[in-house]
Amino acid sequence: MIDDSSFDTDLGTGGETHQHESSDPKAKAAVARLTTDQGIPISDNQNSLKAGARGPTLLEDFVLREKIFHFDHERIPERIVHARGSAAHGFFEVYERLADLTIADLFQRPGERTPVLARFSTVAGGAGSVDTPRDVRGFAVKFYTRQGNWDLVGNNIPVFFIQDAIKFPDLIHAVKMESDRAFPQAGSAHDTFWDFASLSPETTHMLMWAMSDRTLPRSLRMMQGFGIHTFRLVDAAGASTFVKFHWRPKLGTQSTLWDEALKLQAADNDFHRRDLWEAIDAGDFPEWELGLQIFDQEFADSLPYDVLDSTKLIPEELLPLRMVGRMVLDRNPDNFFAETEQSAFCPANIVPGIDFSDDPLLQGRLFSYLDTQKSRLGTANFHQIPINAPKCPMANFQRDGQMQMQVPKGRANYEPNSLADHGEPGGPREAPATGFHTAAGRAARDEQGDKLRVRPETFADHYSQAAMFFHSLTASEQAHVASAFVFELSKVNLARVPARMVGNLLNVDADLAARVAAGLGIPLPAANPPARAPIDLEPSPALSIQANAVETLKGRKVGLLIADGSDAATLDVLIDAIEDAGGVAFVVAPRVHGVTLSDGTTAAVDGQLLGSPSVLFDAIAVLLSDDATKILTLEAAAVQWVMDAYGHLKTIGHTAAAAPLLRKAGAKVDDGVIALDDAAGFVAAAARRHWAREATLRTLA
Ligand code: HDD
Repeated sequence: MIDDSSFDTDLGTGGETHQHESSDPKAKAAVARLTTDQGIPISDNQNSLKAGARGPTLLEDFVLREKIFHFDHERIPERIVHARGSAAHGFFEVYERLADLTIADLFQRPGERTPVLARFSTVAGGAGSVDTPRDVRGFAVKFYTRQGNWDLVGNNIPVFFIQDAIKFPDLIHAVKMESDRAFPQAGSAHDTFWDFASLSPETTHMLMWAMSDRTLPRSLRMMQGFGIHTFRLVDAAGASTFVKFHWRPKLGTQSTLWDEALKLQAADNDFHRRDLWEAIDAGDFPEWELGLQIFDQEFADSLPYDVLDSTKLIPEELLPLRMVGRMVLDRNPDNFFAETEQSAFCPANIVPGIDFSDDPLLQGRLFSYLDTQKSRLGTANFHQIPINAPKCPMANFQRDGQMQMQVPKGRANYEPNSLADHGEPGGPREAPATGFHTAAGRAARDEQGDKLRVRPETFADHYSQAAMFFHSLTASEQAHVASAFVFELSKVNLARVPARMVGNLLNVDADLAARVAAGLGIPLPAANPPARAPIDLEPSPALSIQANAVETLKGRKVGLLIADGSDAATLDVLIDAIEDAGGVAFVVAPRVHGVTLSDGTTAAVDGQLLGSPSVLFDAIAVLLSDDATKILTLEAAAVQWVMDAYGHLKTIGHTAAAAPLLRKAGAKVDDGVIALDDAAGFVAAAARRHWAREATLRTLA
């Protein structure tokens, strides 16, 4: 890039079309000169070159041609999966030295910070799709370590749909929009997905997670992350231990309700992207802890499932997490395309001290990501794009290729060479002691033998952990799973598919299968014969979101509905209390300008009622006077505002005068419906949802 400061920054003497020029001489000097890609100053960026004022445009207009040419090529192919995503910069800080486990450089010096880029994504939808469909979320982190880039490319769910990478194209083809009609966008509720899923019992465990509230996150900042596969950590002696990676959000794990997620799609397409951006912009930096589950072969052998099978997890109750560091995201990208769209994650990027396992899903991924980047970014030199480049020195004998940015000097483009002996630069050399080594003994067990296209027998149990997950949920969470299956399968028009799916669910839980069959109105089929009979596994309470909810207003938003005549003092007290508790107060009114409060002052309003439905908030407060209540009780948007918050089990604070509006919205007094003269009580209650209310609103069948 050319540093414009070394050139003449005179903006020229142009005419009235130089709109960016300032009359202030200092500002004028600071503004860069508009040029073509070749650095040629442009005098007029408003009009193309024509033969006469109304005449034909001239082919010689290189300014016009270059501008349109570049515009025509602005888009690159979107990711085949995880196309819709948001990234942020930050750091990983290690708590303790992990030399007993690994030589990985980033884990050696307590307190040291390694720069990271994290990108969160939905899976099925295109780059322009909405943020809140029912979908798995990608959770990819690139660590720019001193020993090269380590990419931990995970999801917000600890297991995956399939066991072998050879099934990935089928899975993705089935879930994406159907290939003849190009719908539905960003959703699994359609024929081809459930056809594939019902024919693939290995998907059952992941389906339970996908139909649970895990796929409806409240915020990208409130999601767990998982590396999913078993990896290895390698110590100085070359000995390795197995490891599974977990990210735990400091704000707690929280989801929305299905009805809320649906309405969020209408209220704000960019709900998650905006939330992440605004939090970082406001200095409210999201944070996760990195936890490790570390185990050896003996432990792996003691489990009734295979640690190389990505459809299985290891319950925390059996193997607790060791928290080893934290990730803080503290900087938004300067440019979405350069730093998010062009970011290229590859699970094959690992550093000395970390190694793969022989998980066949992971092994297939090691090929796919490198390959996809060539297709997306157009060149084998994609690692030179700033967001993908390592922040440590990089040197090898790879040369040339499209978009080569490096200018290697000398003749050393091969190895071995003796050029250094002859006084010429010989280029980089191998680092036998410190370079990457495959863990000793990784191939020593049963990884040798005949060439076979088979699944190991130890991968054959597809139902026990699905049942374990279901039995670890609260009654309300279980009801959400059942409703989600009913909703999704009700969208399926292939007659035999819903029954086949229920036949699989019968191997998970008879009650769940019966609820889904009843919800669909189909007879209960016979169970499909399992490849291996399920066994009873202890529930893992750590898997429930509701049971482990963190009650806090931090990172949460409270909507305050005001109108002319709202009490100024109550509003002030509430805003202070919300902010003191770490929350964000957002004032909503029927109009954004000129709302007059009880003391005659004009209120600062953040959003207009129609554009700020209550699904955007974690709790609401209705601060209306008698007169305003009379008017707003006749306003559907205001009634809906309260009705949705009540239906989504949120805390509702209200002035006594606003009671008629609550009554009209069907809100009944409970723990979460609170008079606003108790601001502290309201703020405390606002930090949680009121699950007991749910049974009064839905059948939960
Ligand atoms: Fe994948 C992208 C996560 C299996 C092939 N994947 C991608 C991203 C995430 C994951 C988070 C987006 C990265 C970003 O933000 O740019 N994928 C997973 C997880 C998997 C998984 C957690 C199983 C445990 N993926 C998987 C398999 C294959 C792929 C088995 C192929 C055999 N994934 C891809 C890809 C993508 C991708 C086609 C699309 C865009 C990209 O890589 O950069 O190569």
